[in-house]
Amino acid sequence: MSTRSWAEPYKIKAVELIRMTTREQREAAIREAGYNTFLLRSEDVYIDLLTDSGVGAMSDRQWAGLMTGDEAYAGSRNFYHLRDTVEKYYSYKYMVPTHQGRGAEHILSQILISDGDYIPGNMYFTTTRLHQELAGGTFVDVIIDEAHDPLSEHPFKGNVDIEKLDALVEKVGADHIPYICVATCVNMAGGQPISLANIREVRAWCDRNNVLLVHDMTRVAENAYFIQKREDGYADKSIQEIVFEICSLTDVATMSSKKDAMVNIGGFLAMNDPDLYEKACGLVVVYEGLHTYGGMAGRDMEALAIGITESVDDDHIHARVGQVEYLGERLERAGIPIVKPIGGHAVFLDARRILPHIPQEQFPAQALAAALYLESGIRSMERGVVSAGRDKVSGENIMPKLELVRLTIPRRVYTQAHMDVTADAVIRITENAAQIQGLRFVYEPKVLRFFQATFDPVID
Ligand code: PLI
Repeated sequence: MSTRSWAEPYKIKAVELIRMTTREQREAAIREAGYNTFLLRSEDVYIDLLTDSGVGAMSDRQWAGLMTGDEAYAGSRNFYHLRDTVEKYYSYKYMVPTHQGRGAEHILSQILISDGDYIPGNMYFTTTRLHQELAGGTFVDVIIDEAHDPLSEHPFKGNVDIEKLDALVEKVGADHIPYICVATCVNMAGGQPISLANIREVRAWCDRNNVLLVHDMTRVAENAYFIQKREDGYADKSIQEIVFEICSLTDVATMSSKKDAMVNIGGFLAMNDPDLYEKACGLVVVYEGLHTYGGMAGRDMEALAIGITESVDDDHIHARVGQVEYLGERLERAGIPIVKPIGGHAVFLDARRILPHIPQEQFPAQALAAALYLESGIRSMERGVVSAGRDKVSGENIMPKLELVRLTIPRRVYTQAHMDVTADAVIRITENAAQIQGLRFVYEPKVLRFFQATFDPVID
């Protein structure tokens, strides 16, 4: 194992200026945003830890790649470069580009899911589950129980519980399970990895039950980092080798390239089965664009091909996750309740334990995210009951065990000093946590409510 520090394997060539705000300005901004950090203007944000999606810093090579964009409607040179890169690093033979990850989820769900089907997965992701439901399916959580416990130190909290899969087959029959969706570095669990041993078990289960294995590979390189660090037999394997091995065990992949692959926009649906590819080509032309550009410009496909190559570099990924761990360890040393182990793309604050006086019906994580912004200008994201939404049958709020605020670190964007400012701000607000009030809905959208909902403080 390398003893080198996580220091960044790059130097800074261009900077984007950001602005500090006063408390009065932030008070007005968060009120106007209805206490929803998604509705803040980016100009009013000092350090933006809302997401790691589409906000990474591209390299000089990626920017140079933009200039080589071939914007032909059909058969762009950059498409072939991207297709070959996907096969070389991720193993999948066929690929249709999409505008981002949910474009791929949409097409896949429409092709594979019929009314009344069940789709198991290692915890839900918001857009993934919605597309499954829109296609007539029902998501079933088959992640191990430890994933729902923020204190469990299980090294692979993204693992699938095979007994839960067997129980589902027993209940609904394998014929009603078109595929299982396995995410690498499970976002909603706190950026927690799945082990290769577990992926192999899932593969065997899929073969026994004639069920496809779909890979949400949005953060596969970060997952590979944890396998290299924690799984027996992988310490001497490169990130590139581990990523390839993970992908080779799966049949289909949906990718949001805005994360691991460090582009501002883009995604794809990839597979090995020519029949599935033919069906995907049939739908991509309806919803995204011709099969050789899908939802992407030629220049963006070029930047993506280069970004994929950079994303599997060992030094890159060690620095990337190292920075997240640096922030997490600082918070841990200060006694702040966070999800353990520290995840790959973010540090997750445990809002239940930070704000024990706020019941889950009053959205503690949403309130904590708003309070952090007010204190410091740092933007984070709620990942709790607001994100979980309502049960599609009963209409009741789904009450997840994890009520979290995500401090998501964009790739190659912020410095160690920014991490220190963030840790100091979190420590300050937790010291005054008793003053933070719960929230109630003012406006609740019907779908993916966390994006556009507005709230008011609950005044006792
Ligand atoms: O935001 P998209 O449409 O490019 O990708 C959707 C998506 C799919 N799977 C996973 C695991 C994601 O994390 C994901 C998007 N995540 C966002 C936007 C995030 O802030 O985490």
